[in-house]
Amino acid sequence: MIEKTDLTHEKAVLIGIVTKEQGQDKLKEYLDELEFLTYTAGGEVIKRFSQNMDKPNPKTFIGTGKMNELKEFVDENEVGTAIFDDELSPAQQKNIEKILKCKVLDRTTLILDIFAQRAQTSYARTQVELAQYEYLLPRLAGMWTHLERQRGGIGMRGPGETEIETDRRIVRDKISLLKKKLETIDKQMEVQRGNRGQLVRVALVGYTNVGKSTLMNTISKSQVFAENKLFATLDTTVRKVVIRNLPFLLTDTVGFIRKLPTQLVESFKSTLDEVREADLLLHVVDISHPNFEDHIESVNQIMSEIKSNDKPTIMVFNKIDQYEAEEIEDDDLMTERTKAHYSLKEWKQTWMNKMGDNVLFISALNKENMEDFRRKVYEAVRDIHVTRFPYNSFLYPEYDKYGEEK
Ligand SMILES: Nc1nc2c(ncn2[C@@H]2O[C@H](COP(=O)(O)OP(=O)(O)OP(=O)(O)O)[C@@H](O)[C@H]2O)c(=O)[nH]1
Ligand SMILES: [Mg+2]
Repeated sequence: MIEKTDLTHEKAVLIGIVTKEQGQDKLKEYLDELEFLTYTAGGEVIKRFSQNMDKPNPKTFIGTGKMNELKEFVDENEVGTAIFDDELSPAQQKNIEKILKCKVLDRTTLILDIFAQRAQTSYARTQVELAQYEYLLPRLAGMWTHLERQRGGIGMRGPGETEIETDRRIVRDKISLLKKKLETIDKQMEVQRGNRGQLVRVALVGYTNVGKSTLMNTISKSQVFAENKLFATLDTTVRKVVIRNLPFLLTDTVGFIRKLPTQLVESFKSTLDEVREADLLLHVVDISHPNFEDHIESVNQIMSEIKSNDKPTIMVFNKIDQYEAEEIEDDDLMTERTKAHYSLKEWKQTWMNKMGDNVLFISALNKENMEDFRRKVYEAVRDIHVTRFPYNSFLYPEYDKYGEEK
């Protein structure tokens, strides 16, 4: 297993840029999320730095002046880690480490790190390890310089191409080994999935931390790990659930996030097979999160990446107990009414206009509107079941199991 960056109780600073495409508000939103990621990894954010620029500096990401300011702060406050919101090129990372003399991470490495900490089963660990090596491969040259510095640096010449090449070969070998290992597990899992028979398969999908596992626990009485940190779930859990007389399989799996490292989507392809093979998706949304519409967008994007965007889907807006609309005072004539002021009822109307009837508003934690939830899911599963088994005696008591009228 590749080493994990231990951020436990470590002081961290965050760095992001404001560009034409990414305004001040967007950046704040991204940094809020990056701060949550840092907290999930065990670190503590003590300051944020941002800079307006047309495009990132190719050498150091931010400009020289900002970098000096950052360095001064890092030195004075014994900051252990500087975390950049965007992916750094190998060269940028190397240069910045040289200047700051502390750990330098970007969003991708941070996410990979959390995945490494949270992977429980050998399957999840193998997938994370594969993603880490794929991320590492183009960055090997930079790593060597890093080692060099640890050894003191004085009198050490930079490593020759051959050393880097040897290293690349080792990593490439490791990558193909891990891929083979995953293939073997995939085959076993495929067999397992095949053994599950013909039951209708329903998958919970959604952004991370929206309450998928909580919902799974509420309806299946199983105990799946749920926690107020990002990526509580990395593995896939499948439970048989029965609503009224209708059994089906429910899958809970890894949550998504914006700018999810492509390496991760790639190596989690097998975990995502559960989603790809599902008959019905329950897209769970945390409606109490100010950016929930962006979250929906990101999830939809990943769904189309894994070619699952045209499956029947029910939108499940969760955490209604926590939803608070912004208020406008009666005498306030200046503030323009925006979506932030919508009531739950207005949101419901908006989404019903988009999705028809396939919209639910619930609280998985407080078990609010769970009857609605059960009814809607029952109906959707039944519709799929009926097309698959037109003569199922168990749903249609007037037919026997051969489809003959009794
Ligand atoms: N207020 C409120 N909190 C909820 C509700 N549902 C879940 N939560 C909380 O939200 C947090 C995340 O819940 P999880 O069930 O772990 O979310 P998840 O979608 O499985 O997250 P990942 O596994 O990280 O993708 C936990 O602290 C839950 O207690 C809800 O209906 N209302
Ligand atoms: Mg979960």
